[in-house]
Amino acid sequence: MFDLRYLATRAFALMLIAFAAVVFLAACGGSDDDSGTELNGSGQGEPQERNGDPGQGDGVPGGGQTPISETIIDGGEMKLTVVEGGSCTGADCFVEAGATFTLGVEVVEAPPSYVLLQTFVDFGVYDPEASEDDAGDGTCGDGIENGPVVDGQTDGADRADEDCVTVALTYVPATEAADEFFWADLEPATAVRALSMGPGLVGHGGISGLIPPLPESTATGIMTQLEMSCPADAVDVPISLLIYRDPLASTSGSAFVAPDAGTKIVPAITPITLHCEAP
Ligand SMILES: [Ca+2]
Ligand SMILES: [Ca+2]
Ligand SMILES: [Ca+2]
Repeated sequence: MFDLRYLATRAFALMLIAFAAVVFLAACGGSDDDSGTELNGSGQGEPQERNGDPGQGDGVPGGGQTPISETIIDGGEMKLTVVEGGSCTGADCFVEAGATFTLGVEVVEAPPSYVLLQTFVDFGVYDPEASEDDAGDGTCGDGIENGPVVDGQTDGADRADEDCVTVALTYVPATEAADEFFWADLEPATAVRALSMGPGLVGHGGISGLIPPLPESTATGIMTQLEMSCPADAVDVPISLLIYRDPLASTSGSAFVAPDAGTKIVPAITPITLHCEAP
């Protein structure tokens, strides 16, 4: 499969891996360590031990370079919130139907030190029982592309195809990724944004500097802000933060990266329900 989501994932992952290669090789001279952990398939589950696969199948740019050892640990906490135009009480947020608002991703608790930050928001409602590309009920959940492949490209499979996802909220992307990414220690030139991984999916990432050793951050607060609006009619919309190695977000998922570049720190997250309420 070779679709937009794949390409976006790839671009994001390559950014991370390229960065990791620079820092890791500079710091460690390319030594390696086979141990690591991998998240299970649910995206919300407990980490599981996994051994002997430091590359994790993502490949290394340029082939033949030393694979980067990856260790995935839990740490820190991120949450979704409404920064402007509404309010939140626990996991419930409230905005008037038809109104604009700013959705925020807040780092509530940071790990002891990090040099890369990624956030990944999912505000689409996926229906695996729907019909993808008029192929029949359930083809949104059959694991394959049901439409034509033209020049190696498709309109996305399953969750990445707009046929399979309801997006009730309107997101208006800012011109530049850095305009939506407010990490205090961000090097703005490194800010990247993934907009084409699928309907209702948007990821942000960046690192704290251009040349190792990178500045170490302990920053907390609102990191990502998305300008959005509710539809004219009342609706409840679940919104999630997808974490690193989530099946959908893959290596673009929400995470911190420690100064060693190989340690991915996956935050605790809590989904919210955004209530677009009749005035
Ligand atoms: Ca389609
Ligand atoms: Ca399908
Ligand atoms: Ca399709």
